[in-house]
Amino acid sequence: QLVNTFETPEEELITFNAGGDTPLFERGVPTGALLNTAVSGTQVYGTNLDGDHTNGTIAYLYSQCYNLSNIIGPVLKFHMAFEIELDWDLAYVQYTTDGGDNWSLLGSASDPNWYNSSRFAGDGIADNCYNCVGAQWTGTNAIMTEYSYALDALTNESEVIFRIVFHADPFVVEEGIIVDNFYVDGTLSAEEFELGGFLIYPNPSDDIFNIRTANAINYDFTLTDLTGKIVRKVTDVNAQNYQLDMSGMAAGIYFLRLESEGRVQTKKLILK
Ligand SMILES: [Ca+2]
Ligand SMILES: [Ca+2]
Ligand SMILES: [Ca+2]
Repeated sequence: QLVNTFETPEEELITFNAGGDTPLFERGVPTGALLNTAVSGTQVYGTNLDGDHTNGTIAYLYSQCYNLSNIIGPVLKFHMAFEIELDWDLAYVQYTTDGGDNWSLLGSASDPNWYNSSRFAGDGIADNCYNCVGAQWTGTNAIMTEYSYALDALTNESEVIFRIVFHADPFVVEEGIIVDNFYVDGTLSAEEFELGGFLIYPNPSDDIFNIRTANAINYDFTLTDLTGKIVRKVTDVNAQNYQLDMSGMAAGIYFLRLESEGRVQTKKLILK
């Protein structure tokens, strides 16, 4: 599976803050006092690359959309290092299977190689953790560490998007988190592999969707809106990386139907 090394603009993901101010997550070289290492190359995603995060912020880093039904034994993996105000600020992972309408917490604190805290708001253990969700990372681990989560419960899902949530309370800032080499590990099933293994990212997107194929193949595609109307048709694409520019089109859900040598695959695109 394609690893997001975050080294190039093609690997940019969607970032934003609840409230809509400048996203805390940014891609680049981390230069914090504690958080300053990449696993691949030089670049990562971080909650402010060169210093402390901001107070009172909920920041999101969205993954691309994954078709887990085509992956045998999918495991979500990424490297992360963090300096998070213990039991006051936190980070965790959510997922959606319905294009972002509903988000669920991914995993629990008892899962191996995953969260380090099971505190929840109002658990009576101490007078803190007001934002805790019952399964999260909090405290400090400044060494880039690979976290992994077996996605056994989601293997029938064809459109899964993950997001890393970073939640800072109104007081005391630290360096936050840095993330590198984000991907879903596993083996592509034969059918998907023969079709070429299309990957579309970012998805959702504001304008550009990159269509990447694992193999050098020619394909056609049609783009339809929710009513089934064809809004774009392109034949004989032979680029392994094709940029579908949807700027100026109405926000919403579209279906991208890819066809190559008689094989067809349809992907849902979310234009923000
Ligand atoms: Ca990197
Ligand atoms: Ca704080
Ligand atoms: Ca930082």
